[in-house]
Amino acid sequence: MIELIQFSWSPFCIVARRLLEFSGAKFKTTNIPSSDRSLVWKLTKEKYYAVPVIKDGAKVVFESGDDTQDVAKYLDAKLKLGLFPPAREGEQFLLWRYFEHEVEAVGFKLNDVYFEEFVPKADQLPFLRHKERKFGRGCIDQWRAQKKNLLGELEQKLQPCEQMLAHSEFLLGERPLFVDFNLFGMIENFLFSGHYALPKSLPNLREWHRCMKTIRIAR
Ligand SMILES: N[C@@H](CCC(=O)N[C@@H](CS)C(=O)NCC(=O)O)C(=O)O
Repeated sequence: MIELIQFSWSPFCIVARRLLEFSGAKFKTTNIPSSDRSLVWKLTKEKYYAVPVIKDGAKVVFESGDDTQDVAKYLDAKLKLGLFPPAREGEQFLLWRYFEHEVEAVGFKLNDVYFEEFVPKADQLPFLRHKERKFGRGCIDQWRAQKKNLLGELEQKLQPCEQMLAHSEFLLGERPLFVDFNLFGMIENFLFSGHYALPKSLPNLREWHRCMKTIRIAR
């Protein structure tokens, strides 16, 4: 059975998890503490410490680069999802980079403001230290203070998606492709704390999001 090694609020893990649910395949999730990567380190033969990682029998899959989609492409091929049609590869590449950089960069800050509510107590110190080493001392307090502006920024960054979804049910047409799942993961990370909703000014995106939550492949 396919195993997803994850922690539940990670935007990239949410993408992999939703793909697995979409496929209807049996899979199991193994949650690791964000502060202890020893399982991932061991599985990847000391090559990787991030999540998600997929273990499928003897095969272990993880990202080979910053903007790759090795995990999603492995699941797509294995589970025959058809989410990476060659004719749309260029467009999808441009979009997933925008989602994983521009959208994720604002969404995770808004979620992290509430980290004490979803990161287990024992992991809170390493979580905070990890963030502060990357973004500077007091970064989470700053994001908390900037919440209104960050929400405005996110709304603006999602505007092009709203525009696309005014003309088709999914981002690139009448069936979902990988980028729909990718954007879904970034948005679910933003929503993870339970303190936010998608802005009312993005009705098409809200409708798409409702659909992406439960959509299953038609076999
Ligand atoms: N581009 C990678 C990014 C994965 C990633 O950054 N994962 C985060 C969790 S959201 C992580 O484990 N980062 C390493 C760390 O926190 O030390 C992907 O799409 O999977």
